Amino acid sequence: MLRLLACLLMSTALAPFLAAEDGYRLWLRYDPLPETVRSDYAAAFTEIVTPANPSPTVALARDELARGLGGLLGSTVPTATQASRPHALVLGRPNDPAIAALIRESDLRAAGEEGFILRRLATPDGPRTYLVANRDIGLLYGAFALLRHVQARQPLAALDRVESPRIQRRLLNHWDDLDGFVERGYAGFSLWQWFHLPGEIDPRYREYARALASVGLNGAVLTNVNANAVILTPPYLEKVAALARTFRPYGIRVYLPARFSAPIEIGGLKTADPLDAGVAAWWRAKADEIYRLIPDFGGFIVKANSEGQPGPQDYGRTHADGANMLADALSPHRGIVMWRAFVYSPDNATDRVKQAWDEFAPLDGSFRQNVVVQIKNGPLDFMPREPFSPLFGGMPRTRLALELQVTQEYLGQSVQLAYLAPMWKEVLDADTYAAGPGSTVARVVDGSLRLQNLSVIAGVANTGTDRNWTGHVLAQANWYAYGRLAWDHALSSEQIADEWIRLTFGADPEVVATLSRMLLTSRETVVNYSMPLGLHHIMAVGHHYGPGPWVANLPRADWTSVYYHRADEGGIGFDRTPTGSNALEQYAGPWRELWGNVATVPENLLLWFHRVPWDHRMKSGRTLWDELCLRYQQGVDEVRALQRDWASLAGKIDAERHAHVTTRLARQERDAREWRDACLLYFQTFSKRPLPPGVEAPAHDLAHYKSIRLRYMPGNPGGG
Ligand code: GCV
Repeated sequence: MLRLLACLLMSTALAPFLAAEDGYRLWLRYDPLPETVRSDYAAAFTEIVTPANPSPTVALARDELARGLGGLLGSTVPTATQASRPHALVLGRPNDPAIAALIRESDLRAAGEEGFILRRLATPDGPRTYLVANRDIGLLYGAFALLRHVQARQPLAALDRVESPRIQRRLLNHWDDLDGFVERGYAGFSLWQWFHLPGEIDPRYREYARALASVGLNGAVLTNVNANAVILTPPYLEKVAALARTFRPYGIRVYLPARFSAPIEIGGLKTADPLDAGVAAWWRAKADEIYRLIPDFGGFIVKANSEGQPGPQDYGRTHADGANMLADALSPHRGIVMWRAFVYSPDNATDRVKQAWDEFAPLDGSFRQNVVVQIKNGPLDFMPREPFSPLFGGMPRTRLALELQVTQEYLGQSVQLAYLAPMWKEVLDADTYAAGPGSTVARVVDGSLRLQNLSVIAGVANTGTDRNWTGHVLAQANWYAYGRLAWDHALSSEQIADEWIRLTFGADPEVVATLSRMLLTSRETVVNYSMPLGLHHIMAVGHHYGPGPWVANLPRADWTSVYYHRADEGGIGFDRTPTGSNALEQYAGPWRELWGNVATVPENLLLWFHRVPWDHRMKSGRTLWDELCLRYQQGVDEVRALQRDWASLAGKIDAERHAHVTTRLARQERDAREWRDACLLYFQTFSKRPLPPGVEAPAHDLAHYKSIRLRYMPGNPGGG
């Protein structure tokens, strides 16, 4: 008896630790629903039926449903291979005649390769829920969709849909090095334990794959585009193959970066010239070797002749020569090449934002069918706000992929709250006019604009070994939102935020409303206190965290801040109209007109396209200087509003996650003040105007802010 009592006491004492709210469970929590809503769902799902001898993927779908429904409903939902009760949940494929008889041909076509049909149907044996897919992976995606539906407490009557992803290859790009460092990673170290692979499979690999599959992502580039050829050597390929085996049941293929000089570095050749027959043969043999180990290998990503990486231009060849040579090596295996357009040359004095177009647009139509040119959302480099990259409208005969940065290199890393879906929607919805109005970036990328048969989207991952995966618990929303948009870019930022909050923090209306507001305003807040009104690239050098508008005198002008803001006593901003660099010429007519005119350009891009005097009149009637100051102040005020909103949720959110975010928001408020004070004091040396009323006085002088040196920052390849 005593022993029993001791055990009970022990387990009560341990309970809070066992249920630690450290964010590890992401949005896949499956905590019991409140009693009031539970019974309807419990009555609707009495058993989970899958065919006998299921494939590993179908077994995962079944087990996820059992785990999820069991958790949500607070009692075990039995599994079976034959439906024996009313209200069974039946998983199947149309190769089962009983299933085929129930589902329309048109729905199966709409579900396609990876999609699913979820439907409640009346049958002679009572109502049942059917989850049907053409391939097993669709059943896994459908299982997650069904669990989302129940977890978010959506009505059962609404359970009638056919879904399929709009983009075929939905990838996370990891910038992970082989020594565990993650370039621009702010959530710890790389998840891949290369030393222990292939023998030891960290259980976290499966959790990672499960999270990817839960939002419909189906690929991972495992290592950094600043590539190391060692990943292509036999021992490392064995390790990659072990990861690929682990991910395969979750529908995830692995991809690797191809270092262009690999034939020299690990192949013993004298050249990596793409037109050299020996080089092409080396890559063909390498591809054959990879596919022997990893039959569903996805393909290569290449960063060539960019920021010091080797490439075909080293041999006087073009990007197309390089990409096509690799594409030919992969095509017998149906692999693809993702060739990045993030290029700007040290020998080119042209406005950096024009250079990708200059190098790539002339090559339009010369890439093989299994090549996609991968373009960052904006023409510069993942700034808090950029216009969309004009290249999306400039290569009509080439397959183009969109690269987004989920990790927040320039938006506060894992300290600051910045929900990025609104930023990504800006680019997805932008009209290139490439084939007339409606030629959105989303339609270029998903292939629907020109009925292209290969579509790719890439997100630079924000994951790492931190217990909560993404460093900041609320940054999980970006991983989630990226996956959901990759699946369906028509979803709105609001829908995705609402969904993620319900899954991650529950359905309390106050939590949902308050946190939605926080998420949806957060990116604009970061813009306001860091780079408002179209300012860009004025961050600190190297680690890119915090302000550095004074950064000058680096080995390359286009790495400095002064190159971009061009402030002097006459004004501020980069003239990209015909009187300046004319980067505008790369856009379609309607954009040239709108953005080219200082009277019509949206003020959030004013200083991106125009250089204007300090007393330029803004729409508010204020001078540019006053407006700029007030925007910086607004950013600080908005962080304080985030703090108040979050504080109001105390008691409604578990103490552990609440305290974590409270601490990060406090630091964000300090950071926002630092951005404001540093930038305004610096720009004031040119504007020579006072801070307008409403702007708080800086806490320190400019010399103080300039002297701040952050060392050993996470994710900075430059180290200390
Ligand atoms: C992987 C920016 C980042 C680099 C990154 C590069 C790229 O310049 O600061 O860390 O390198 O983009 O996208 O290739």
